[in-house]
Amino acid sequence: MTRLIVVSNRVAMPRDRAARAGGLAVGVLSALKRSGGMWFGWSGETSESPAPQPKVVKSGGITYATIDFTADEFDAYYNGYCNSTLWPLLHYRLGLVEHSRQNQDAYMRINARFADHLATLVRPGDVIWIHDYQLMALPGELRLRGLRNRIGFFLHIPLPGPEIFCALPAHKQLMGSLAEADLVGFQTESDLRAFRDYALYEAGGSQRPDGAIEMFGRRLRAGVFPIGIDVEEMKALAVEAENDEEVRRLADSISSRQLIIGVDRLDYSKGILNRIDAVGELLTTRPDYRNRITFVQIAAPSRIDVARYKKLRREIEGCAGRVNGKHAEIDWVPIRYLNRVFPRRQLAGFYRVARVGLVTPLRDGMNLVAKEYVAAQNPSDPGVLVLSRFAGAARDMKGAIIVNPFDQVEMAEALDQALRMPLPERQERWRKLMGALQRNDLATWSDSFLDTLNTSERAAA
Ligand code: ADQ
Repeated sequence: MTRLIVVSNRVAMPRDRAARAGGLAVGVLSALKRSGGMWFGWSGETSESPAPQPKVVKSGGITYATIDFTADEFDAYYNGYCNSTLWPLLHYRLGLVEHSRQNQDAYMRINARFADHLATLVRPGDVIWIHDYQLMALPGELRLRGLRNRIGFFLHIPLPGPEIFCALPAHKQLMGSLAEADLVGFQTESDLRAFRDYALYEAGGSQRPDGAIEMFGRRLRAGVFPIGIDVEEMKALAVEAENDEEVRRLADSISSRQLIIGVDRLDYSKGILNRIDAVGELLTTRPDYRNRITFVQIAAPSRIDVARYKKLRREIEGCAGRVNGKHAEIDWVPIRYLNRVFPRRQLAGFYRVARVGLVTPLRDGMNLVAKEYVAAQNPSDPGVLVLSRFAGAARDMKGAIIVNPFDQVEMAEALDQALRMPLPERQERWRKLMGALQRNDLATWSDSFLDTLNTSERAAA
């Protein structure tokens, strides 16, 4: 059997529960558990003098190989290029993009270092699966070191069209590197279209009748592989959590009111400010909801050293404070804002108690919270998902109320519709949503990506 080598920026070690909670980590682990193999990437640590060799740990049939960065490298590569340049650009936020040659160089250096280490670990016949925007230069670096293994690359976040992507000074380097993969996977058709447009209209490439793309003298496959969740796990967690102390506390404190919930990493792509304003709009235009609803927004701290994220945190505090100041009553506040991480089981319990799941990113590759919310519902009394059209998840979650997160009035109307929705309609929409989740779960995602990678034709154009 071929060995699978997964490469991602951060490796979630066996006891690191926080790092293992995200979608990427859960998906990668389930693939590795089934096939065995190695997970290679950053340890999550910085040190003054990183060890010259990766640290290797074996656990549960999986080999974990990790490297450290220095604090300066980490800052320029991760806080700088990854999260102040690529992240805003790939989320269509040109106005937030910082351009720094130093940071770009650090990104290229770190990608090259990943390749140096991998070259010593990879055996002929291993299949390499690279994840996400932190490692776009890696396929090219691996080929430069003579590796001929099958290489797959999956982008978890959106890809904008060439009109936006080409604002990146290194656009050609990064796309040239992706072209060295055998398969490049995206969350949605729109991301795939952006990639194809780059190949055809920017790189002067072409598309073959079988769908393969040719650019920069290479031929590769590109496809759509929407990530899903482990539906059964989330269902089971939500049932278990009914007895959880924190979940009980939440349910008791809500009492006969209706709960609206938002759960996100604290990130400007998630539309948290727009969402808080929409709750304010609902209370302004339909004052009969006063004292009848509670909106709980849970935001996990994220990228706390990046200036834009610090600013966002203050903005959210200000925005929630304003709405509360305007609408609260002596014995009720409309918005509870919690800036922290919760264990998955408690989150599942919170989702189940909430009548409305409010998931309104301004742009999101997929958004797993939308899927988790649906899977956690009680089938006999399910809540309603209000979902942004700009989340990749909106493509196959037709049972949700789909909204434009930039339109406050429409969002307030959607909230009103969700809060008033009769049980039969809630059940019908939920069944539809669950059907889609089950047809396309986490295992389907990794299996279909790896099957396509393993059967892709391998030839230079
Ligand atoms: P993220 O931007 O991190 O992922 P998302 O898909 O919503 O976004 O996943 C977040 C995960 O973190 C979920 O599993 C959620 O339960 C968990 N989480 C969020 N807030 C939490 C909190 N306060 N406490 C504990 N856990 C919390 C990127 C892309 C997405 C894409 C995924 C997977 O941006 O679009 O869906 O990768 O491909």
